[in-house]
Amino acid sequence: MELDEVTISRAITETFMKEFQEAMDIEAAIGGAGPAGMAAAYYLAKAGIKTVIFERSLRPGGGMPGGGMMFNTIVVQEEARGILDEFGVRTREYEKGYYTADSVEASSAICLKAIQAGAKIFNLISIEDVMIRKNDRITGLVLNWSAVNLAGLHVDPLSIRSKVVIDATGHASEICHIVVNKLGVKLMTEGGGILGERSMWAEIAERKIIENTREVYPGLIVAGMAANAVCGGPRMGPIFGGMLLSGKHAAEVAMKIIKKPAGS
Ligand code: 48F
Repeated sequence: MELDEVTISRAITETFMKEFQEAMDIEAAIGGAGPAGMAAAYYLAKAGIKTVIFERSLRPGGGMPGGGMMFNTIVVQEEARGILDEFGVRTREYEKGYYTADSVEASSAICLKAIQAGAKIFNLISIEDVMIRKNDRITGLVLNWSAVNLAGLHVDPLSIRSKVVIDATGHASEICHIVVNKLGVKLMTEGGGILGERSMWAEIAERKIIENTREVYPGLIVAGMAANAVCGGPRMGPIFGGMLLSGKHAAEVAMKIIKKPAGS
């Protein structure tokens, strides 16, 4: 059989268009394919929730493949090791309660499992705004090609509708910043604003991240480092258990919202 370049091109564009259109009316839209966003996507998709991640970069993984200061190993604590086991990631006990894993293996495995569970990841797409109704609920996301944003081109975006949005954009907590800046509303945080992340304190940060993973505005959940950045928690550096546990918890919070009867 002779290979035809145009057939290859049609196969790619037609498949992409079909999948992108399917992503326009979904149950869970996640901003950011870091460890928290991808873990959330895995648990949501596994529960049969129509889930899509939009990721600005070329490659998924966020801060995980970089390990600690480019030493590409991560550490997880006892509480999160089961999650890495579930993703098939090999861990090694370094000292009692401290487990190491290859950061590239870990981020690849979480990504693969999330996709195989049924989640879709669109890379190279940036979230530049949210969609609202009556200024009291987030109903979707406004997207553009990352290349358009990087080039500073004046090109209008497209929108997708979702029952819940998860801000898993990491330290920058970009979706929450958009909501506060453009809607001028108060979040369900102390004082109603974005409290900002505090300096490194791994023990407290890893504990706080779970309680900080919650709905901060109707239809909007924060997960991962965005949860601590929005709710005023410290950073934790290259220990990743909190990110995985936060992603799992965000999925549970999202499922409760999605399954709530309309109008209640
Ligand atoms: O930063 P990131 O890995 O967030 P996370 O899942 O994990 C945090 C850790 O990596 C690390 C840490 C661990 O202890 O503190 O920092 O909370 O992944 C966030 C992803 O969101 C993407 C960004 O490219 C990254 O891959 N992102 C950020 N803003 C946008 C976005 C946006 N506006 N649209 C789409 N993607």
